[in-house]
Formats: sequence, structure tokens, C-alpha cells
Amino acid sequence: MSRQEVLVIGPVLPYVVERLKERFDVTELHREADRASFLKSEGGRFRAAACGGSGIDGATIAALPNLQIIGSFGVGYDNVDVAAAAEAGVVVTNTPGVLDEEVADTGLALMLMTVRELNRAEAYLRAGRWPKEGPYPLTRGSLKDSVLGILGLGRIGKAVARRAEACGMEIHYHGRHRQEGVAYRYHADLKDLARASDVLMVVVPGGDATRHMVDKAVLEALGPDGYIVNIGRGTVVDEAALIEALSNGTIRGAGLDVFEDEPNVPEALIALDNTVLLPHVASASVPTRQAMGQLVVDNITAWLEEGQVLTPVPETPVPA
Ligand code: NAP
Ligand code: 8YV
Repeated sequence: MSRQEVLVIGPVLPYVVERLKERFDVTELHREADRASFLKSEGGRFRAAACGGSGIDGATIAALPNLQIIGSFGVGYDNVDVAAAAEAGVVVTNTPGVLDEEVADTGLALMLMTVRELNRAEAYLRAGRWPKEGPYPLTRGSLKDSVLGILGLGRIGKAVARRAEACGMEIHYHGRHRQEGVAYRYHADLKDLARASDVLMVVVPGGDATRHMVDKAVLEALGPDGYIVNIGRGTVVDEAALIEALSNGTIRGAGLDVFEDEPNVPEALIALDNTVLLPHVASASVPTRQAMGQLVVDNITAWLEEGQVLTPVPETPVPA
């Protein structure tokens, strides 16, 4: 019996391709010399596709007339045209849950580096300044007895909150809904959350609904003693307004794992010494990335072999 076919759209973790190849015939679209003509002549072969960081657009979905499932690598799927998928009756799956603790660890580390200036203190030591100039200056910020405002108290936001409580922080949050059974203080208005927070941590999804939610007014509400940490998506924060706020003392510092136009990070952000900048590494360990990859493979396998999906996103229907 011939094996079923899976199309991989754009580069993905090699682990995903290796595991898929154990059961399916896999074609990697980005390795085709002429993607457009390949899709035109061969697009009808595929019922399943897997995609990585570059996602999948509406034109590619339209070029795959028999597509039924897109297994997207990552919990965030703002890189997938879910409206086009829903319109075409294609279910999209993501990778929730398996990366929460890793990403929350990175969020906590980024917050500590930003507030306690640990990256700058290390650079001070490495530059040989300690013996010459004396101890690194005391940091004005401290986590203990401060307020962490979480924008997006979902799976990852809650894992961050648990860690921050252990550091002696009080937790407040904003989302579209007040959550039942959650003891943290809810703010229906994001500016109110920013005003109440010493650190504002962004953990909401990207996309049109959250674009530039953190704008000049929110940064002003956070204030001159405030810090922002973004482990959600770069598009949630107005980067130009952030650069201005960091430059003129509207806020004190920022720790960023995500950016508006990755992998391009504005020189102005790099030049500032009150920023800690990471290259989108919150989930980037071998065990966590493999667990994410395995969930992509498991969704595609469950669909092709049993007609089931494990982790569909809410916007797309599971085909009957
Ligand atoms: P989740 O469980 O779905 O939580 C998302 C939270 O955001 C929910 O509490 C939701 O609350 C809130 N939210 C959604 N849309 C909103 C809106 N328009 N306005 C205000 N709040 C909104 O998702 P998760 O698994 O925690 O992941 C969150 C995001 O983190 C992902 O989508 C991804 O973008 C990002 N992420 C980044 C990395 C990284 O490498 N840096 C790694 C993993 C994930 P309401 O429904 O009450 O609004
Ligand atoms: C990955 C992420 O870095 O899961 C997400 O939403 O942002 C990260 O875990 C990303 O998906 C890699 O493509």
C-alpha cells in the first residue's frame, strides 16, 4: 500500500521531518526549485501540511485543493492564515501546553535580568571594571514586594505568575475576560493594569486583535519606575513608541524576546543600555522543541490514520 503524503511548508525543526518520514512520504516545499509551479502541478496530492516559523499564507492554502489539516509548530499561530483555512474547511492545529514551563522560565529570567540588570553587571565584570571601579551600582528595581501585571493570563501567563509569586510579587492581570477561580486582581482596562504594575509582562497572542495594544499611553501609565517584558509577540508592542519611552525615561527598562520584524531588531533598541534583548528563544531547548515537534507529528498522524485531531485551534472547524 502506498504511503500517505505530507507537505512541509518552509523550514521546520529537522526532528519533525524525520518523525513524519517514518510513516509518510514527505515533500519539503522550500527545497523545490520553483514552488509556484510545483504547487500548481502537484498541490492536489496533499491532505496534510506541516509548517514552522514562516507559517502558511492564504495563496498556499488555496493551491492545495485537497488539504484537510495544517499542523503548525508553535502555540502562537498568527503566522497561519486561519481565516483562509477555515474558509477552505481545513483544520489548523498548534502546540499548546508542552512549552508552558520553558517559556515561563525564560519570562522569569528575562524579568530578573531586566529589573536586576544582571546582564549589565556581568558585562561590567567581564570588562574588568570591578577591581578598577568597585562594586556594580545597586539596582533601583527589585522583584520582592512589587507588582507583576500580566497581559494575557493564559497557560503561559499562569506559569509565569506561579514563579513570580515565589519571588514575592503580587500578581495582577488583564485579558478580555475576568477569570473564575483566579485570585489575582483583574483590570478590565490595560492602562489601569499598567498603572498598577512595576513590571508589565506581555503574554498575549499576536495578530490583528492585539496589534500595538501596548502603545504610548500604556507605556506612560507604566511610568518612570516601570519595566516591560515581552515574551508574547513583538506586534503587541508599538516598538517605535517603546524606543521613545526607553530613551526619554517614560519607563525604566525592557526585556524583549520577541520583535515586530524578526529577525531584524532595530539598532535603536540594541544601542540602549536599559534593554535586555533575546533572539526569540523562550521555548528554545531541545526537549521542549522536540515535544512541540512531536505534537505536530501526532496531530497529523491522528488525522491521517484515525480521523482525529488532538489540539485544533478554535477558529477552524474539525472536518467531519
Ligand atoms: P493562551 O493560553 O491561549 O493564553 C492567551 C491569553 O491571552 C488568554 O488569557 C487570553 O485571555 C488573552 N488574550 C487573548 N486575546 C486577547 C486580546 N485580544 N486582548 C487581551 N487579552 C487577550 O495562550 P498561551 O499558550 O499562554 O500562549 C500565549 C502566547 O504566547 C502565544 O499565542 C504566543 O504568541 C506567545 N508565545 C511566545 C513564545 C516565545 O517563544 N516567546 C513561546 C510560546 C508562546 P482572554 O481570553 O480573557 O482575553
Ligand atoms: C517558537 C513560539 O519559537 O510557540 C510559539 O508561539 O513563539 C515559540 O515557541 C516558534 O513557534 C518557533 O517557530
